[in-house]
Amino acid sequence: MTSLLQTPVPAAADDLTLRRGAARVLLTNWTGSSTVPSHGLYPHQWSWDSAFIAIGLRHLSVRRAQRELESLLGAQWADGRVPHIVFSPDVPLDAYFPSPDFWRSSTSGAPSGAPAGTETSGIVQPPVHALAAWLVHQADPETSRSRGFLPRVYARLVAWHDYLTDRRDLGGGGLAAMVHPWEPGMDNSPCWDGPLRRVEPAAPGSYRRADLDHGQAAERPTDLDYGRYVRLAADYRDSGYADAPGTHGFAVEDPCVNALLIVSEHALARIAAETGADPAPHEARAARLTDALVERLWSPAHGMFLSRDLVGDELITERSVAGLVPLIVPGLPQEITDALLATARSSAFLLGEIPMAPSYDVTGHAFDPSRYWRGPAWFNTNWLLERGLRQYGQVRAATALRAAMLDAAGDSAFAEYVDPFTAEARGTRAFGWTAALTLDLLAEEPAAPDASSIGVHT
Ligand code: 9WN
Repeated sequence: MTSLLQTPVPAAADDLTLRRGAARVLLTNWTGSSTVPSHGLYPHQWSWDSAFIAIGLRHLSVRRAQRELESLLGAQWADGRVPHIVFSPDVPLDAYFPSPDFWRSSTSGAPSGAPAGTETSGIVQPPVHALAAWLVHQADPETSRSRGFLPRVYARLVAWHDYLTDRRDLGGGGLAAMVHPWEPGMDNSPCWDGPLRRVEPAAPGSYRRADLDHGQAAERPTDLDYGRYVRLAADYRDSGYADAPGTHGFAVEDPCVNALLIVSEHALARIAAETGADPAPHEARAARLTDALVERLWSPAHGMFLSRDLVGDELITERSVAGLVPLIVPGLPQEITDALLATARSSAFLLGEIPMAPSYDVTGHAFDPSRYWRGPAWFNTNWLLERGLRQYGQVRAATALRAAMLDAAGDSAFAEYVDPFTAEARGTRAFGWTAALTLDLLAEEPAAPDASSIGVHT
């Protein structure tokens, strides 16, 4: 069995400064039970942020990393969904929109099993959690075992994956569908422009955007897009957060979400084996999901995976970094990995030529190097690409990307995202997962060419 954790590298002076800076962000953003992505712009707990944060936090404090995941899973709904935001009761309502009084989870979500005592959003984010739980366990198996960490989280993680593969298989083809642009985590991606055009925006005066108090308008979604996000969330809430095929105004199958689900399902197999449960059903599900990913989302003509619009029933031909992230999935056919690598190196994504991979095709009609998910480079997607490159033997490319990410993280004061050409800071600073993934990159020696790097398969 290959371990994700490789030998720690002796730290250079610059690395120590970077490590201290990253640790400071995580300590400052810690609230006592979880970590906020950013105190200003995102003052609550976010789902996939917490998973990425736990992956880095394990290098500072395994107990905190466990707590991070368990506090999130503590807000899980009875139908298995893990909400994308867990609201802190200590934060004023007007600090973030949509706030708890918009989502009304404890009342509107009651039919779907929302908890009574905790306010959450009603949508989800990508399933990075089982992967994170396995990596947190791996960081210190003894403490993990003595505290019963994996046995406590296993059933919740299984229920979460069951929700995604059962109630969210809205397309009937075996993949999990996302019903709001906030769900795949790449909210403002040009991939959603087509599907969103069908959505009637909420009236501009009916809500107040708190994000513009902290972020620059040119780096955030437009008011028109925001109005559509609000409309979709309100409609979902008013349905009692019901998931039935054909009832959603927006429904897409996204390659990044499903790739993360596959890798997390492999992690669940590891967790099952460690806790005395049967890993075989998880490996079988990972294999089925992998087949479905290729069958439904692979586009040979584009040399990458695309998202599928379930309302219009067609592939969305915009090229986003989400379509390269399946490099993290083990065992893909070689013609697919060859094509993915060629696309990553092409004029669209410029791997090896610019510091970090953009979130969207730099030659695409909607490319914008500064605006939210429409071009800037993000640290979580680049961390996933780094892992994927290593997994498929692209050690030099992975090592160069790792070095560029570390430079960009330090120089940008741990920015939320950066200009992909210049690595200049964009969005908010002291951002949780940027700091956490910096710590993770610093903690690991670049793997040998044939080593598995995501750490969940042999
Ligand atoms: C809505 C917290 C989150 C990330 C998302 C990112 C952004 C929220 C927003 O911030 O989304 O969920 O208000 O724009 O797009 O990936 O999880 O960091």
